Amino acid sequence: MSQTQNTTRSEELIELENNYGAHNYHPLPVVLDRGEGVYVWDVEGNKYFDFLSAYSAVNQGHCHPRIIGALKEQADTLTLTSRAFYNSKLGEYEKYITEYFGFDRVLPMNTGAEAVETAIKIARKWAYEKKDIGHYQAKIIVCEGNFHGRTTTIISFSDDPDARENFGPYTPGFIRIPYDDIDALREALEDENVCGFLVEPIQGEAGVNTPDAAYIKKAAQMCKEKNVLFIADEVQTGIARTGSLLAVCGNCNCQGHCEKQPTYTQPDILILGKALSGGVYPVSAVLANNEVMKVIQPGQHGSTFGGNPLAAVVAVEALEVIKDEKLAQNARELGELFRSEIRRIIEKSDLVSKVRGKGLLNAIIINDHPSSTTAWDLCVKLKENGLLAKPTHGNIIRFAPPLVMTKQELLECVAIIEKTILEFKKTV
Ligand code: IF1
Repeated sequence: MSQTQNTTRSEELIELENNYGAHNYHPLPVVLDRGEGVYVWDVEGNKYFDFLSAYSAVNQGHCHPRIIGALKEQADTLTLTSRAFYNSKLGEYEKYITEYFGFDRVLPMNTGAEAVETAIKIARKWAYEKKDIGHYQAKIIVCEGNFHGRTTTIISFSDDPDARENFGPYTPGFIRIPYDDIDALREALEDENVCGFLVEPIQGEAGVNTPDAAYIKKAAQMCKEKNVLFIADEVQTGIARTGSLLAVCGNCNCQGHCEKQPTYTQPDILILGKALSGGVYPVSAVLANNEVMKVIQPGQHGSTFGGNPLAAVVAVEALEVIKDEKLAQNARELGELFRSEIRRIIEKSDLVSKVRGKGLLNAIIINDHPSSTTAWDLCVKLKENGLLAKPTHGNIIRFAPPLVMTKQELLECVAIIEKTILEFKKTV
């Protein structure tokens, strides 16, 4: 489309989205055109550090050559068969991912929300067929501040007005308790009809809400004592993002199989997505052991694209990259450096009150009211200085770069963040 006078290509493209797209997002005013590793470029050719990583989907960096290579090779061969037939890549992928995470079986899906919905269906079916809960009385415990996706059932148990208002009637069968409150969980587990506890090991959308170090492990133990399925949603925290392969793992990427990490408690159901494909294709997965997964029999669940050969080869390569490039260790080391640098900056500025997070999933709390535009305005300034980030809720800015970042690149980003914070003038 030719450019009209005095408008940039970015403005033209933003106008197109405004005129022809649903207004279900409010993006930062930047139009991205290319990505490579930790960098993205806009249509005018301006280069940025990506400090959001597509909400932790490009942990391996944009357009990782190995993952793109796997995608291209398979795309030229066979992309989709449906599950009406077997395909030559799914079985190998299923063996690979179940051994990688230490489970008996995987149910392959596409988006994170689909995987969460799948976990809910499995937990409910397990309740009626294995725990002998009365028909359609099964309940799942969830947490205040949760974000598990945007389907009607998932927003039914959200407490975010934007996510749920005017989308009723809502799906019943959920109990919401305060996050990181082990007493509240203990009380909720007294309900005989409870079949599952669905929880994010760190609440991403709630503003990188990191619980007490013992919370997840204690919660998992309490669920085991009550014969309740512990369902870990690691769509955003998984795949090395928090400095270990899984956030429920603790502090290394051994998946708990080493003496250093006796704290690892395997979830009964593990939900993965986003970086499972390195951001090149929608791939999600639900992992569980036989006693749970076998409640699903032929014809009872699935999806057209779930388990397609393209997703299978992309996911294997994406997970190989995580292991080969030791991205969990890098996330852990750079995360510690990042938080210590931000704490140094906080000492010099009254704009930021706190930094929190684990590995390379972090957030800063801006010293202003959540309804202020300060966090947004700061992100616009960060963009002008060459770094892309976006507020989660109100006055919280999430910082989540690709895990392939080097120490040098991270320190360059810290310098941009420091400069922007120290020069920032609040709009009154
Ligand atoms: C949006 C948030 C992040 C997730 C967890 C499941 C899903 C997500 C823990 C669903 C998805 C995405 C959705 C995206 C923005 C982003 C997000 F801001 F919405 F909340 F990361 F924090 N479980 N999170 O974080 O996975 O169906 O999207 O593949 O909807 O705006 P999905």
